[in-house]
Amino acid sequence: MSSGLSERLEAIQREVARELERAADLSEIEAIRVRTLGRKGLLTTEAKSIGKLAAEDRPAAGDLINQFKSELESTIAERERALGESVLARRLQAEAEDVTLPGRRRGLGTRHPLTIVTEDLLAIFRRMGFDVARGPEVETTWYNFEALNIPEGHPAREEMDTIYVSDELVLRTHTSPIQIRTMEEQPPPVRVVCPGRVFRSDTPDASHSPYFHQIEGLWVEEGIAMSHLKWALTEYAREFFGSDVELRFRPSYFPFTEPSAELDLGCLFCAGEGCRVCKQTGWLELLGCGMVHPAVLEGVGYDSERYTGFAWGIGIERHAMLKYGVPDIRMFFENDLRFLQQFVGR
Ligand code: 2NM
Repeated sequence: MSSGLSERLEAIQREVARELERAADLSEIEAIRVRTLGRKGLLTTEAKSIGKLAAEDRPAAGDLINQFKSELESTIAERERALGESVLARRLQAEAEDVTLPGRRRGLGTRHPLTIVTEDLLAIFRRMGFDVARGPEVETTWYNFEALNIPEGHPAREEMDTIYVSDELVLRTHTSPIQIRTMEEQPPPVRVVCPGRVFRSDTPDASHSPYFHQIEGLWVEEGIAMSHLKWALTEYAREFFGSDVELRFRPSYFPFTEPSAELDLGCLFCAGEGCRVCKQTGWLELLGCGMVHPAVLEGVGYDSERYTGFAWGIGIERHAMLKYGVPDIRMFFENDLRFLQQFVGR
């Protein structure tokens, strides 16, 4: 046996063990492997020197080197595995997500006040047996004016009120065209409410917006009289504002109804005493209404000798402003969350 081979091999083994102990990552371990087992490594150098030994000593030296080689290989592989595990463990720790943390709250949206009021009003009229109908926002001048007994030259047709799309098309100034279309499509009886957005060429201020929302209603049937109008509109007003409200019908004028009236609500803010909101009158204007003009009924092919009906028009913004005390119509269209969030749960 060559002198000192096993001592040198043991020294290499101890040195490798120390270096492995200090190795901080897989590339350092790889460097150790190259230094010891690589083509020019310490153990390879020892193996190459076997040829210088006496022939009878070579097999034992070879066996010894191979034994150390395989021990070193498994020591290095074991350290590699252990380091890999701790690297993984550290990464898992660093990147861990605490799945027990509460999630980020995403607030529920709320219904827009105009949606709330529209849905409340439609529900009231549905319970009275009215169907709901909708129609286009761009209308022909015929549906928006002629069919409603508003002839050319009428103040309501002037360009200052109406937004014209072309000579014969307008943005509807009321939802009455839906009622005309409904009557054209079906024979009486007709009981329908028509919600929707309407347009007027107004300069915005606290009580004017170039677009706003209406619900118009229509009941045409044999034997319908002003008393039915008074019953239905009294009923809706009490349901919407409370059964203790004061109401009064006051004569008025519309081209499409005869007779025409307006419904006033006893002021909600001063109980009739007179205040800024009711301009010291004690009354708030709620809606316009009347018995459908015979010319309107004849225009859609109804026999006005046999059928009569009443109609009305409600402003949604006005109802929302009165019910919730909103002082400026523009607040409905600004989408300021501080405003909108006040209607949670209504
Ligand atoms: C109002 C006031 C009074 C009305 C009339 C009709 C129709 F189509 F039957 F002729 N629709 N809407 C009407 C009547 C509307 O709004 C203030």
